[in-house]
This record gives sequence, structure tokens and C-alpha cells, in this order.
Amino acid sequence: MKRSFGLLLVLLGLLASGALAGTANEVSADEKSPAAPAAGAVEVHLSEYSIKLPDTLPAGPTTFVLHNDGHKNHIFKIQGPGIEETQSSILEPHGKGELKVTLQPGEYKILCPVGSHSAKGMTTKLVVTAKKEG
Ligand SMILES: [Cu+2]
Repeated sequence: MKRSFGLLLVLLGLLASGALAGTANEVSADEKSPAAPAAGAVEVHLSEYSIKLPDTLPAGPTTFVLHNDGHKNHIFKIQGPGIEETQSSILEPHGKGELKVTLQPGEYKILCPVGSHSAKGMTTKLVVTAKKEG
């Protein structure tokens, strides 16, 4: 009995260290500007039943900063050039989240895959324009 309990603790420890390692990797990917806000941060507001974000964005690495302003769980999902199907974790009411993607020029579909939210209005389009140099 004691032995299996010890094993469980070891497993939990492994899970915890794995999660920490994942976080560390994500942070080091942003090493260019550790103190500044993430490059291409875009504020997104989700509620019943709408998704608010800019209609157009420049191509490049983008961090969607997600805010659930509603009373239900929502998820931010994006599909388009170079992105098969990427979605955030579940955003609880008044919760926040983040989704990092690299946008390419073209048109993206954004929606909330929870229940029938997208049919009720939680769907929108995003046009990504080529990044201007200089
Ligand atoms: Cu939703």
C-alpha cells in the first residue's frame, strides 16, 4: 500500500516538472523582448454571443489575448492559411487566456466551438495583410 502511494507521488512530481518545463520553453521563445508585451498582441473579447477583435491584422507572430466578458464558457478557435485548427483552452466566465499563432496573408475564420455559440453569432472573419517592411 505504502509503495503504490509513493509511486503516485513520483508520478505527480513528474507531471508537475513536465508542466514547468513546458512553461519555461514558452518563455524562452520570447527572449527577444522579455519585459515588453508579446509581439503582435491583439486583444479579443468574447461574450454571448459575439467575438470582438480587429477586422484586419498584419501577418506575423501574433498573440491573441483573450478575455471572456460573458457568463458562459467560451473557446477561441481560428482556422486559415497555415493554421489547420487551433483553439484556446476553455475560457471560464471573466477568465483570460492566450493563443499564439503565426498569421499569414489571407482570410481566417474565427469562432467559438462551444455548443451552438457560433450559430448564435460567435463567428467572425479576419483578413491578414502582408507585413509592410520598414
Ligand atoms: Cu462561446
